[in-house]
Amino acid sequence: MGFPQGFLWGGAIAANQTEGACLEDGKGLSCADVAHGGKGRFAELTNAARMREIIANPQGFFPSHEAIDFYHHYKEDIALFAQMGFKVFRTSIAWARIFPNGDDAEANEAGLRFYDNVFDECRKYGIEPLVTLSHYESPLTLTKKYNGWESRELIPLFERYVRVVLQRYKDKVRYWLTFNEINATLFAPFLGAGAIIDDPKRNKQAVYQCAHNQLVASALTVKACREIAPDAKIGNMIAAMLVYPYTCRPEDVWLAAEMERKTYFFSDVQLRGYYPAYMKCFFKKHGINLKIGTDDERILREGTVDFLSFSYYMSTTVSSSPEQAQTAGNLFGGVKNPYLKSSEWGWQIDPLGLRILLNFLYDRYQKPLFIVENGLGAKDTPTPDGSINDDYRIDYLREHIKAMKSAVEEDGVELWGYTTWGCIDLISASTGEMSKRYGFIYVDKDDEGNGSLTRTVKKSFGWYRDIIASNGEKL
Ligand code: BGP
Repeated sequence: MGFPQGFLWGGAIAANQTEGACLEDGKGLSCADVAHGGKGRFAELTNAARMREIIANPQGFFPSHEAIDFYHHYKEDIALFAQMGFKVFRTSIAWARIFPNGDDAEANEAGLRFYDNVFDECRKYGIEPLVTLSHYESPLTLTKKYNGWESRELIPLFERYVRVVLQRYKDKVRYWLTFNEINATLFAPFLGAGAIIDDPKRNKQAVYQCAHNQLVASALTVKACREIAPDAKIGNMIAAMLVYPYTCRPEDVWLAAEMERKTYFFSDVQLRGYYPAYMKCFFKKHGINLKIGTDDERILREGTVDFLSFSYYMSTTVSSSPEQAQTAGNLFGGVKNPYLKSSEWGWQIDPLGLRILLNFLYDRYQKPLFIVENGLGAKDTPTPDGSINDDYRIDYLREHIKAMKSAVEEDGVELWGYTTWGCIDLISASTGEMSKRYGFIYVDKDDEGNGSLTRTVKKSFGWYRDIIASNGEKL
């Protein structure tokens, strides 16, 4: 009973939200490096005209440029993760640290050495690195030259990058993920795919072309991994959407099913190896004519992943009636669910939803699952003595771990691990804020970039250490 022995407990971050050292040691700019801080960030990132302006004249505060300076603090930070007893640590490799422009003739040795150091440091403590190959950080040059993933040119460039890093780290990394939240490309094509697309909601041709090119690149990555590191495991990563109909009105139920397909078509392709029939109908209905290479179908068929990983923060509720009050969410919002509480950012908290989702995914694919993001973004206020009593975060995580435990113990779901998002405070992907904190470790820095970068453990730090030590029993 309980979690299996060897269950991979840990935490997750991404390069662009933590490393800083934006142009250090030869790194090039990535898409994330032209994303401003502030609540208007997501709207700006999805406004094509505005993004063209910013790229032509990058001015203002870009929080990724320093972030939490993990680049220079990684030893201290990994030592703290080790104190919590992490079995696994998820981070990403910034493509632009390895190939600063994405299409350079040679890989950047200094960038490669940095990740050698990070993975060696993890191994020193017996922590398995879990590495995302693309986490919202494609090289900006590729946006300027090709409009990012809208072009097939990126497929061989990505494959080359992936082959370099697989070769380099094959003895240090045993768990890999292809594209972070690959379904984000539909909602935020600049962040997800480095593509500037006018009116992405209408321009379905362009966003689905980006998605297709990434799916092919993901499958090629799986094939490269099997060839170069045959003992490693490689998974996909989706922002999992659990979509409830607001009422039992069939129109609401159907709308929820249609919304879910926007996510699960990605995992259908990545786990089954072909486009589901409903997507082919969707393409036809909307006049979408994808440029598909002659080998693409074979590549997709041969490049199915070993396991499915996903982020889960909240459930979403949809209504076919336009009068329902709206709420915010990860990638897309929905209507307010009257049975759920919300985070300070309007994300609706739903631990039982995690159990429902784990069952849904396991039934659908019958493949091992890995929760690689889950957590509560909240404002933390240090008390006068400097301690941070984040009971709200503990409550959120406890309830989600309980739900996860029920799915494993009572429903028989095969779950490999759990990495909480932002195990150390980092900059938010959707808002660029530091004040939307997820960590067990507080980083002294504010939304304007001021602060000493000092690390302080929060109350949740000791709580999570006990969870890991008891393999999820001491809840
Ligand atoms: C996911 C991303 C992460 C992360 C997280 C929390 O969508 O994969 O990069 O940031 O959401 O979102 P936010 O930072 O907007 O609170």
